[in-house]
Amino acid sequence: MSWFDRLKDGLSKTRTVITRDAAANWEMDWDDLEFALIGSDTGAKIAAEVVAETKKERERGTTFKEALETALMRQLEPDRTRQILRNVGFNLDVSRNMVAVKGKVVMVVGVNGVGKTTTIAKLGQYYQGHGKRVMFAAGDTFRAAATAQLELWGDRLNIPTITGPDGGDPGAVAFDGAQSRKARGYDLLFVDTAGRLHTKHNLMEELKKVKRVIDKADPGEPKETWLVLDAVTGQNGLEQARKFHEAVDLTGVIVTKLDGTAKGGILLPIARELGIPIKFIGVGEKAEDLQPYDAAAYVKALLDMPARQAA
Ligand SMILES: Nc1nc2c(ncn2[C@@H]2O[C@H](COP(=O)(O)OP(=O)(O)O)[C@@H](O)[C@H]2O)c(=O)[nH]1
Ligand SMILES: [Mg+2]
Repeated sequence: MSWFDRLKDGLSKTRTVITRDAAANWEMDWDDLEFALIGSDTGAKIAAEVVAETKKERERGTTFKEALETALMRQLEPDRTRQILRNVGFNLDVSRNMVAVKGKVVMVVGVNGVGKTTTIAKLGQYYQGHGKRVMFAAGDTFRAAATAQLELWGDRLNIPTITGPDGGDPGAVAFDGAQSRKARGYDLLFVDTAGRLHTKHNLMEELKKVKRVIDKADPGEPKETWLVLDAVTGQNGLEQARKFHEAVDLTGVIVTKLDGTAKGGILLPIARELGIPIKFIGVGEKAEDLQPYDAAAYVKALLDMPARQAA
């Protein structure tokens, strides 16, 4: 199954919510569309904007679906919209273009159970598949078995995994990991962290400390901090993102579990309101279910439109 087909499958719950009141040609009342968009967790303001844009496009004589596509793209990626719609030099096979990482160390953060550890495993496989030498650091020393979980992935993927004792200092593991990456000349280190609520001040302070420690272990290199958001949390994810961003300066967001929810519209406010690039999206538990995010692919998959390839 191609990534685009996986994405289409993964977004089916969201699509069902959006098209509940649509005719076969997707035509629907403006109120129904607005209500449906809100139901997919775009937020009221963005839903109203999308409806207004869709109306405007519709008046130009485009089909309902194409009008909606344009309106959604304007939210997700205003700069690229014109190019996408003309399909100029546009390639939906996102897997061919590797997602660039500026840093050599990527700390992965987020609340409990959002998919941090499995996402790190998938990222490891992804970057390894693109020729990068990858290491892991098992910085979740809090939850029993979290280290073993990452180590198991590391073994399977042949990715060296730096570990520390359960209940030990996560900063120490991150420090060892960053030093070890540097000494061994690996391209990328992913640092796992314990899940924490964005409202718990002391845990957010601990995260800041882990980040400082990584800087100290490898001062010359730029670092990144990626937040994993579970799509199922919908609008609440925005608040998580804001709080984590305040604490540790996020450089990327990964949205997981789009397959488990009708709240796939959450990507719109994430793109519009956070100003942090979405790097990957996940639509399942398998490694192939996490892929680079591409706004055009997301919209086409959501609206069940064919993925036209660039000439
Ligand atoms: N359906 C689905 N499940 C996912 C996705 N990403 C992660 N998971 C599952 O979410 C659960 C929690 O993942 P884990 O990595 O342990 O979360 P962590 O606590 O943030 O480290 C696991 O069962 C994963 O397989 C996804 O995109 N879709
Ligand atoms: Mg974990």
